[in-house]
Formats: sequence, C-alpha cells, structure tokens
Amino acid sequence: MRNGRLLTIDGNPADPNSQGSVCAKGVAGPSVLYDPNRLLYPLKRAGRRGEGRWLRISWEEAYTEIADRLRAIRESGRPEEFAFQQGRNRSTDIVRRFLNAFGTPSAFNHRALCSLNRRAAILATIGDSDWDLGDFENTRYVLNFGCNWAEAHQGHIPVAIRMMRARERNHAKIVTFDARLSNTAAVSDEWFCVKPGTDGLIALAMSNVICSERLWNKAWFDTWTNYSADEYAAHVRPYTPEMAEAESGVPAEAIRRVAREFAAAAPRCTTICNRGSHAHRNGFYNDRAITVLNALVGNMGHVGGWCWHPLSAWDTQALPEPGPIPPKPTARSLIAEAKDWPLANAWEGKQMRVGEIVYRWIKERRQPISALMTYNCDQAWAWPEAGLVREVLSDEELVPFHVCIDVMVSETGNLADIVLPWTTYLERWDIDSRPPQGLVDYVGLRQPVVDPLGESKDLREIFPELARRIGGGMERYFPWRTQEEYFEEYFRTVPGGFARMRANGVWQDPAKAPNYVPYERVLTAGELKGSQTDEKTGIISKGGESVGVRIGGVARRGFSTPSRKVEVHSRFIVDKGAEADRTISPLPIYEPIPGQRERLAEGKLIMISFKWNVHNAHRTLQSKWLQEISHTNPAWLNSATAARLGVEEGDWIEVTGYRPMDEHVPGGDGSPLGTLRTRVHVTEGVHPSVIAIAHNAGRTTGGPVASNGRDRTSLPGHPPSRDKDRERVWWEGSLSVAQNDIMPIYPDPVSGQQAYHDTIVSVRKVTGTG
Ligand SMILES: Nc1nc2c(c(=O)[nH]1)N[C@H]1C(S)=C(S)[C@@H](COP(=O)(O)OP(=O)(O)OC[C@H]3O[C@@H](n4cnc5c(=O)[nH]c(N)nc54)[C@H](O)[C@@H]3O)O[C@H]1N2
Ligand SMILES: Nc1nc2c(c(=O)[nH]1)N[C@H]1C(S)=C(S)[C@@H](COP(=O)(O)OP(=O)(O)OC[C@H]3O[C@@H](n4cnc5c(=O)[nH]c(N)nc54)[C@H](O)[C@@H]3O)O[C@H]1N2
Ligand SMILES: [Mo]
Repeated sequence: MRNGRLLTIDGNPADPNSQGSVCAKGVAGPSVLYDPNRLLYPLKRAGRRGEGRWLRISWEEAYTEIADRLRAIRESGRPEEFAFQQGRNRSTDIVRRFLNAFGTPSAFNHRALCSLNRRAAILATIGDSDWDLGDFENTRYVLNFGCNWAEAHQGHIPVAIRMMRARERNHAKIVTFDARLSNTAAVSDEWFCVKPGTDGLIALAMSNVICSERLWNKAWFDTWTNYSADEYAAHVRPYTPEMAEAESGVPAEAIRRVAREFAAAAPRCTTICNRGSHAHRNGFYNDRAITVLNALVGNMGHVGGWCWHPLSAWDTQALPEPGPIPPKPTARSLIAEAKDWPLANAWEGKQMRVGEIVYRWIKERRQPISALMTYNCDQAWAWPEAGLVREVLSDEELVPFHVCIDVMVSETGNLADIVLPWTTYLERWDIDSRPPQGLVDYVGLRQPVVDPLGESKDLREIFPELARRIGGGMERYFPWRTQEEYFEEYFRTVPGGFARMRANGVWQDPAKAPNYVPYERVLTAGELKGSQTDEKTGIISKGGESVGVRIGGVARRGFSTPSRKVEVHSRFIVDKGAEADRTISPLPIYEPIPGQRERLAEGKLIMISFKWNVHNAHRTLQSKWLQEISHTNPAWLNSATAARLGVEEGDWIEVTGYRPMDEHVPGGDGSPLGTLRTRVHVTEGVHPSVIAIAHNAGRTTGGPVASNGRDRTSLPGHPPSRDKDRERVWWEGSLSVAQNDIMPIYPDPVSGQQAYHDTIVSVRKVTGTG
C-alpha cells in the first residue's frame, strides 16, 4: 500500500496451501479493485430490461424495494418462489444463513457447470470425500487425464507448485492426456492427444493391462475394495489397448507402457483428472474408471499416492457457525431437487443441483419464480445456451423481479431490475480455506485491505439489513452489530482468537497429522462399545449406522461407503438410478457419446473449451493488466482439419452448434442451436476431430477493457474515469467470441453434469470479415 492505495499483492507465507505464491490473477488484484468500470452505487433499471439505461438510487431506496418484494413472497406462504443463484464464492456461510432464515430451498448453484461428475464419482467410490488431493509433493508418477493444472484446476497454485517440486526433487514423471496441447501438456514429460470423451476407456484399458500382466496390488484390492481383483480383471478384459486406440487415437503400445510405468511407481503414483475427463456426457463413468485405477495399484491414501481429506474447507466441528442457526427450509423446490438426475443430490450434505436446466425449467413454467437474486454468477454469459438464459431473464412474466449483486455490470446484471454494488475480495471479510493440499485442514480469514470504494457493500452487510427489514423473525438470526463481532465469535475456539487470525490470516492445528491411510485406523474400545459386526461382510455398526469394518479380525475405520470399502461395484448408485427410472452401471464402463461417431463421419467436429492461466472465467476480464496479456480466442484447428476445410491461419469461419442427439437429454433432437463467426488458429496442438475455443473472452458489457471496446457506456452517477489507460486499449476490436451461445444444455443423464466438451459443430469457411 502507498498513501492508502493498493499497489501490489503477495502471497501469505503462512498459508499452508499456497505457501506464499500467487498467480498472475492474484498479482493483478489492484487492476480489478480500481477498474474504472466498477459498480460503486446501487442502480435501478430505467428503460426496458437489458436496454442498459440506469438510474442511480440510494441504498435506502434499494433496501426498501427489495425488502418489500421479498417480504410479500415470504408472507404469501410460497417462500420457494424467491430463488437465489450463486456461482463460485467464499461467502457460503452467510448465504445459507439468509436463505434458510427466509425459508427458501431454491438455492441454485454452479456445481453441475463445474465439477459435479468428478465429485459424484469420488463419492460413489470412496464416500469419504468428494475431492481427491493427490499427494503430488511426494509422488513419483502423475497420470493426468484432462486436467490443466499448470493453468487452471481448482487447486490453482498450491497444486502447480507441488507438481513442479515433485519433478525437481523426486524426478517424478508426468504424463498428460489432453485433446489439446495445453501449457500443462507442455510441461509434462509426455503428452497424448486424445479424442474427447475417451479418457475413461483409456483408464479401463490400462486397468486391463495391469490386471492381465498382474502388475496390480491384488492383496490391497481384495482387502480394501468390495470386488475381487479377479472379477475386475474379467470386467475390464473387453477393454483392450487396441480397442482404446481405435476410439481415442492413443497408440495401444503407449497405453501398455504407461500402465506398466504407473504400476511400477506404486504406491508413489497418482492420477489427477478434471473437466477434461468428466465434463462429458459419459464423464461420471470416466472418472469412476480413473479412480478405480488407483485402487488397482493400491496407492490410495499412501504417501505420494492418490489421497483425500474428509474436510474440503475448515473444521466446522472445531469452528461451529456462530449465533442462532436457522432451521433448514421445509418448503420444496422442484428445480433445486432436479430429480431427473439421480446422482446430483444423492449424497447428504453434498447437494449439487443441476444449474444448466434452471432457466429452461423456468421457461417451461415448471415452478414459478417471483424474485431472483443473482450473486457471483454470470449465467447469461458463462453457461450453456446463454441466449436462453438471457431470454428468460428478459421476460418479466417469467422473472418478475431480478436483483443482481456484482462488482461490475455483467451480462447477467444487464438484465436486472436492481443492481447492487458489491465489494471486491480486497474490501471484504470472509472465512476461507481450500481443500488442503498438504492433507491437514486449516482455516483462513480474508480481511479488507482497503475501505470499500464508493458505496459498495458486502453481503455480510446487505443480508442482515435485508433480514431486519423483511422481519417476521428473520432478523433474529443476525444479531451482530458489526462483521468484526461475527468473526470474533467465529474464531473464539482458535488459540488467540480473532486477533491471531487478523495477524496471521490463517490457522492450522499443529496437533493434526496428514490424512494418510485413514481407512486403516483401528477403532478404539470406546468406539466399539455397543456395536455389532455382521458375520458375512465384517461391517461394524452402531445404532443402525456403519462405523467400521473388520479386516483379518481387526476392527478398522474403513471407508464411509455402505460396504466400508472402496466401492468398485456400487449398489447405491444402481438404487439411486432406479428411483429416477435410469439404468446406472454399478461398475465403471465406457459409454461412447451417442451420435458422435455418425456426426464426425459427416465431417462435423467436436467443440471443446479451455481456460487460460491469466484469466478466471469472466471475473478477470475487466482487469486491464490481464486483458493486455490475453484478450482474444480464435478457434484452434489441426492443420489436417484446416486443409480439409480449406482454411488457413487467420481465415474467418462460421461455426454452427447442434443440440445432442440423445433421448435422455432435454431438447436432445440434434437441431442446430446457433452460429458464431470467428477466426482460425492453425496448429498441430489439437486433435483433428476437435475445434477448441478458449472460455476467457467474448464479453459485450463491462467497459472497453473487458469487451475489447464494444461497450463504451458509462454508469449513471458514477464518477467519470480518470484512468488514462482506458484510452489505451490497443486490443480494441480484437476478436472475442462468446462460445456458450452455441453450446447446448447437455446434462449427463446419470448425474446432471454439463457436458462442456461434447458439442457437435459444423464449420464453414466464410469470406470477408466477421
Ligand atoms: N465455455 C465454457 N464455459 C464455462 C466453462 C468453460 O470452461 N468453458 N467453465 C465453467 C465453470 S468450471 C464454471 S465454475 C462456471 C463459472 O461461471 P460463474 O460462476 O458464472 O463465474 P464467473 O464467470 O467467474 O462470474 C462470476 C461473477 O462474479 C463477479 N465477481 C465476483 N467476485 C469478484 C471479484 O472479486 N472481482 C471481480 N472482478 N468480479 C467478481 C464477476 O463480475 C462475475 O459477474 O463457468 C462455466 N462455463
Ligand atoms: N486460470 C484459471 N484457473 C482456474 C479457472 C479459470 O477460469 N482460470 N477456473 C477454476 C474452475 S471454476 C475450475 S472448474 C477449474 C477447471 O480446471 P481444469 O479442468 O483443469 O481446466 P479446463 O480448462 O476447464 O479443462 C481442462 C482441459 O480439458 C481439456 N479437454 C477437453 N476435452 C477433453 C477430453 O475429452 N479429454 C482430455 N483428456 N482432455 C480434454 C481441455 O483442452 C483443457 O485443457 O479451474 C479453476 N482454475
Ligand atoms: Mo468451475
């Protein structure tokens, strides 16, 4: 800081995850904070929705109007008609408190747009967590299926630094499967270019090699999974490396060799996967197959192996939420329950929703919505069929009242009735911690480094005020006079309390050990008291709940699955499927994407998407520092494909997206969805059946920096910008396309995960410019 102004940002060395490292997006924080297009005052729509005409209003006016609207809904006895739409955020405690106090279950999130399949696959298999945390720091071999950890991944820098240490210190080998030469593939020892949607098949073929060559850890598999290694060997026998080669394009010999290397490094080897493997129509099974590959070599929970932690954030038992806790809503929400997708909400406490169907279902009037509040989410831009989202948000009958809380005018905010200016993460408080990469949980405090600019406010101020004004008992759940008071109470069990948190920013209990082989833990006499053991299965239960499993006469904790073992075979998912009339395979299988082969044969391509290292989805596109580095997203085409289409570097093309041809998908009739015009980047670094378009470009709002000069509006009542850089947007007019306008809503029928990388498109050369 200098003279009260933030100049730059460093990492906190006390943070056990980042250990003091930040990425480009972190360093660029000041350019987000001082973005001249930031929202600083509440705005009310003046013209039609989406017309872009606004009136500056006072917080008093905003609060009054919102509270009156919400109070009427609450008092009508249909609290579910107030829906809340959130994206990735660190304020979940206060959001949950407000929605529960209000009594609405209509809490929509972005899970299915993001990581649902990976979570569901892990939950089905080990039960203990929905998040794998490979022990990269200590590993010798990493098998990466479609994760771009050097640029993206939810583990961000904490994963990347450990990967690089593994290479330098342990001479770890990193093998990456990606449909495109990502920067992760570039820093790997080997890159295999896969046809999209085939990672699960490659994992099954590797399993086949490991079984048939007996490279497995048979003793571990037979002890700790609910299926025998011999049975699994029989199950994977049809998935030969030759079959995997024919489907994926990865040579059978390479599949054999990598499988052998992976098994030889066990237990200090691990897989990592992400949206590349799971954001597919068959993604649940892909990630199941990848997860079970770890069980085959017996690396689960071991040093340098495939690990996890039961807590993906702070320890809520050691740090209980302060104050009076509102009860869970009793009202029901058809849209939130999304019962057509049996695994979305199958696990207690891991409600995942199916975000991509929300606006389609509102349009179909499956459930009336009287008021919508959007927060930290830009579904009108970042979600599939973004045009449909915009259509629904524009319709005052379908969405009679829309309040958007954001730091800048987004495509979503543009379609609101009231926009509330939110503080950036540099001006607000949050309790925060991430899945612990070091396998020991911790808690962090985000604290303001500067006073909120303009009249921007955080949710932690907005919600208590709204609760008081809505009244009817809601207010009693918000007894704190200041945010400091709330956190004072939150951190009372931390030695040194809030003062220590303010000084260090983070706390980790030194008595806690890394979560290695948690399943082996021997149950204490106290834990066993009053328990029963099932003779046949060895499952130990107490008061109707399973608490452990007897292995060779010893009572151990096991896994938190119904069998207390790794569920290679899952009856649970079969039963869940049956409830929704869906057939789910109990074992990992390979399911080709319906219709894909036929449409590729017609010359069509598969459109995939990816993220750049210097941008975070939508929320960094107004950073002038980051936009200067990356502001465009031409379509990557393999040189052979480009030759076939008769296009060269820089040529213009028209890309038409089609809906899936899939009876299990809403609207799955194969019809064209929309067309965009873009330019071509010809490269060897992409699969010949693929067209790859980066996610991080294509804004039409947010000012000249974010929109490459398309949006030059100034916000009413906002001070004119004194930032001269606004006139130096040298990338003005650069190509930037919104890919999601031609991407269909495509939920995996099993889980609801949006299939981001299965869009069928046709490509046509056009002359002239876009
Ligand atoms: N084509 C394509 N689409 C994708 C993806 C993809 O890879 N390809 N990825 C998907 C995934 S994984 C996800 S999780 C979703 C994410 O989609 P969203 O959850 O909608 O996330 P963002 O696009 O980041 O939008 C979040 C909003 O938060 C605001 N915001 C919040 N905090 C801050 C802050 O402190 N500073 C700034 N500047 N803005 C803030 C931004 O203005 C923005 O309007 O998108 C999905 N959409
Ligand atoms: N810099 C940056 N970091 C981020 C984010 C961001 O926006 N920017 N967003 C955060 C969020 S919300 C998320 S969910 C994570 C996502 O983190 P990742 O999942 O690691 O990243 P993505 O770019 O979504 O997709 C990963 C890769 O999948 C590849 N791919 C596509 N189809 C296939 C396939 O069938 N097989 C294989 N093997 N590869 C395929 C793409 O080319 C891409 O390189 O990143 C987080 N971190
Ligand atoms: Mo995500």
